[in-house]
Amino acid sequence: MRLSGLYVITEPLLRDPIEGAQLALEGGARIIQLRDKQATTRQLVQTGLTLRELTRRYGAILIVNDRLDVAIAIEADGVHLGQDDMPAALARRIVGEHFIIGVSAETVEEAVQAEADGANYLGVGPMFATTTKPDAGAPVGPERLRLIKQAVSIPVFGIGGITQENAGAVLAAGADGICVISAIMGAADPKEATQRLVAVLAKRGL
Ligand code: TZP
Ligand code: MG
Repeated sequence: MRLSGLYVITEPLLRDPIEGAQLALEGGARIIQLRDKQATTRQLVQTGLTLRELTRRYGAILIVNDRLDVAIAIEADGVHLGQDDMPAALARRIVGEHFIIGVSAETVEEAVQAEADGANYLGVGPMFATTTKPDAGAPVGPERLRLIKQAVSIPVFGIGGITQENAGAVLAAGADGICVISAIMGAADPKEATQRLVAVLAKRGL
């Protein structure tokens, strides 16, 4: 299955991950990422197992951020690795072919390397200013995504500061999908916010 569309990431500081994921799935999200920078390993596994059940019920993909061990333990579909996490090539050696590995890339060089290392998709950003990830670099903008998209053949997701208003610009640059946290986890009505973003993507067949 080609990875595309709306990719929703949990953030416990904004909303309970299980409640947030449930609402996003009801709204039509097809990919959920468990991301919790504060949780203990035990908590991460517990939340992950519940999210595994939930995503299976909706036929959605479950990705775990940072932690390959947790991703394997809860039988997630994949793991998302940043530039400071386990190198994608090593992760690929551990998991074999049938496991999704996503990699964060800010530059064309990182993107090309990630593809060579066996990544299945890229998260490129931050597209726009974001307060959700305080250590994120300066916004790289949709034009960087366009350059990256031209340089690789794996799906590319834009991430960082994406809203219903600016999602179109990211898609116009060639993104296969968008990743959001606050646009959904911080929304008063996450289900409705998801439906609106799904509609923006659907207009482009994503
Ligand atoms: N990686 C790059 S920007 C970002 C991550 C995890 C935060 C995205 O959150 P938001 O609220 O959608 O800007
Ligand atoms: Mg990481």
